[in-house]
Amino acid sequence: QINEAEVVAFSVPSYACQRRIALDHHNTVLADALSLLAENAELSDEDGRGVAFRRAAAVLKALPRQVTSMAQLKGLPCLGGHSLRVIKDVLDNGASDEVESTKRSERYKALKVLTGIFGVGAKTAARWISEGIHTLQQLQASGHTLNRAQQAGLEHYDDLNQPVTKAEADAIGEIVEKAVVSVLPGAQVTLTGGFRRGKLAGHDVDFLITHPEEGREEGLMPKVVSWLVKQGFLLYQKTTRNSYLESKDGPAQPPSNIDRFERCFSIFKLEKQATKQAEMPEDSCSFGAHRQVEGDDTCLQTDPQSCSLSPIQTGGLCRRASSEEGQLEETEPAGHKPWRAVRVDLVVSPVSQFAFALLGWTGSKLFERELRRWAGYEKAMSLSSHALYDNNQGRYLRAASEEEIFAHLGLEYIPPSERNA
Ligand code: DGT
Ligand code: MG
Repeated sequence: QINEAEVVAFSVPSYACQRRIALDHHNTVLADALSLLAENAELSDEDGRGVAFRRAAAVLKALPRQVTSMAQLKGLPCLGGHSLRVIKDVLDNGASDEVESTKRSERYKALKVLTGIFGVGAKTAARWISEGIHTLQQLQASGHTLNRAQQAGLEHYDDLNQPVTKAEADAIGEIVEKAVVSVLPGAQVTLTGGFRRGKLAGHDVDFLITHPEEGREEGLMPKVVSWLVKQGFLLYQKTTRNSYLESKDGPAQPPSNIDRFERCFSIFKLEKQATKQAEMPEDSCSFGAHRQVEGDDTCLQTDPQSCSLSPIQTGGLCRRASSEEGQLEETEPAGHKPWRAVRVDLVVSPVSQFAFALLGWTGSKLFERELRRWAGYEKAMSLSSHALYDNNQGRYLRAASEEEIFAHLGLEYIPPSERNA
């Protein structure tokens, strides 16, 4: 029996960028429940609700111990009525009805399947669902014209929905490094995104490229990309040009949050040989990689070794999506394909903006959002992946390191491994 009066309430600062959040924390079940509702809101194009649940989850991740009673949560920031109901449900019953029914809902499942296609966002998925399209087969039968990204996304669906391991990220890092120094000696490659925060798996691999001499990085991306294309490393790529200096609002105006770096969204062809030494994940057949279609127990996984379904359930075959035939085709099971597709994001930054780009591309997404909110509301500053503008002083604040940016913002420095909000 808990005496509510004796319970010591937890306390955390209001902004996630003021907290140290490691990958491991004490409230995984609660945070996962809220994260699922956040994901569902984001997939439903309700970003406001999504952020509210993400913020609530980030508060729970920051607590020093496991939550065992509602009284401990009294006075904590970012916990709205809805999040508190979910938490109470989990504490009382071991699970939240809302979370469980969301997971089971046809709409959520369809949104997951369709947005699992690279190049398909929440809006496109919602449109397709309104036309009765819930599965990859239905999409292919619908005769919808897919853009180049979506075609590639469908073609490499299984691979791209299988988490990227740290070993694979490192193998790709070596290739990117080789490409970059081949076309511009002295240029530097930094692993960013979730892997820089210490994650062991991710949905893509993010790299930031710069050169210590300002200006030398100009025009670098097309050269890197053509080197990679020539060597056969790219299955897909789309490069967007840097428009920061030439944009209408220009550097004299506080930069918007829209990124204007030279950026390449790509799909790498990674030889399995390259990561052979590395340990492969034990169970890569989690929801996301392992797609159950048409409500049956067929797995869309190409690699049967990573499929937990029995041969009876799969009929001894794993099926692969093929955009060419517009049909699902049956293929042989096996580790037949000596390579796998991996999503890779490349960004080139001038060295003068490198610290801002590094901070901006390391994440987590909520941590970034909270940094910008802190800057704006608490400091009257505008932070982007390019610069920090002080509205009171009417000038840009320079920084050569992430530590300097935190100092400008009046925040305690938080290392990447503790930015897992
Ligand atoms: P994951 O899902 O395992 O890849 O996890 P993350 O944390 O690597 O997430 P990701 O790859 O979507 O993004 C990495 C960070 O890069 C994220 O915290 C925010 C930032 N980011 C992503 N897209 C953009 C963008 O278009 N502009 C800017 N400024 N930042 C972006
Ligand atoms: Mg990433």
